[in-house]
Amino acid sequence: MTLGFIDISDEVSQALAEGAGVVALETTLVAHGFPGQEGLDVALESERQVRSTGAVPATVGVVDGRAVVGLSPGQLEQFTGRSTMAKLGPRDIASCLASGEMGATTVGGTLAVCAAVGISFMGTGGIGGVHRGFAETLDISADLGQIARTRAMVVSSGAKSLLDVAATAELLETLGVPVLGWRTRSLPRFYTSKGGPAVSATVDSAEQAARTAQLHWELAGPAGLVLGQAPPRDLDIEPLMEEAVAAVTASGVKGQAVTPAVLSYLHEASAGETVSLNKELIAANARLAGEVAVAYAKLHAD
Ligand code: PSU
Ligand code: MN
Repeated sequence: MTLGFIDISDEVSQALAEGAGVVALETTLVAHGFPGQEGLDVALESERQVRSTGAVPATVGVVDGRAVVGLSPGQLEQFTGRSTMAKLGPRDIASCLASGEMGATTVGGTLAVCAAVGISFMGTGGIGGVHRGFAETLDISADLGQIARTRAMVVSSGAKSLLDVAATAELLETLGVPVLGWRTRSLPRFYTSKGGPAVSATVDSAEQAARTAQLHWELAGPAGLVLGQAPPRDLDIEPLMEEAVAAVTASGVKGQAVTPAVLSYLHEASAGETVSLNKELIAANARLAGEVAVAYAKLHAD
């Protein structure tokens, strides 16, 4: 289906028309989050996990100036390991469409497209947030503002621990975003379930998560929620994380380039350990997003 500047795959448009569960997935982690081929493996595995729940995956990216919802495997390959490709936050999409180029959407960028087509669930690794040292740089991910104004639930392993996770949770509260813990009372910190700030509420089932989202949307309209799931295992890399953030800052990297630079520093310095866990947690979040999307579709079918 074609909607102005957006191409929606047949599978996704059919699912949307039927009110079936649909889960959006982003492409920034495919292009910038993983070395080489691994981004493609993660993307395809996430799609498989979503399908295993009965929901339909809708991976989003901009191809030749068109926003595509439901990229084909061939299109996904074009995003794989392309660290020089444009990284599209919410404010970057229109320029990319106008220039006819390709671009990988972040969580915020993906949500902006979700808002345009009516997708209410998304799975990712970790949301962007308030960076360490924000008082100096004011570097705060556009993910947060977009989550606040999009009628969608984002399932993640909390906020990436390269950030100031406590400050991120504070800002989410300020923005009125419910931060739900999946069977946990604290917001996971990406590579670890430990040491995070308190969540605003805990949910124990997909039905409860879906019902909470439904009520929040009835109450607040176009406003998002975060559902934080602990990573499948814990990796305590705090000293390495401090080293990575310091090295990237010292090298003069700024703005959108910070997150991918820190992730790739960690991937190398941990001899791939962070890569494996990063892959596992993204797949697990895609699956949970699928389960909640299906539970939400059932609420509506009743
Ligand atoms: N989660 C991952 N890997 C990533 C990201 C999230 O496991 O690469 C990306 C997401 O696209 C997120 C972005 O939206 O990092 C945040 O970037 P920034 O801090 O520049 O807003
Ligand atoms: Mn930033």
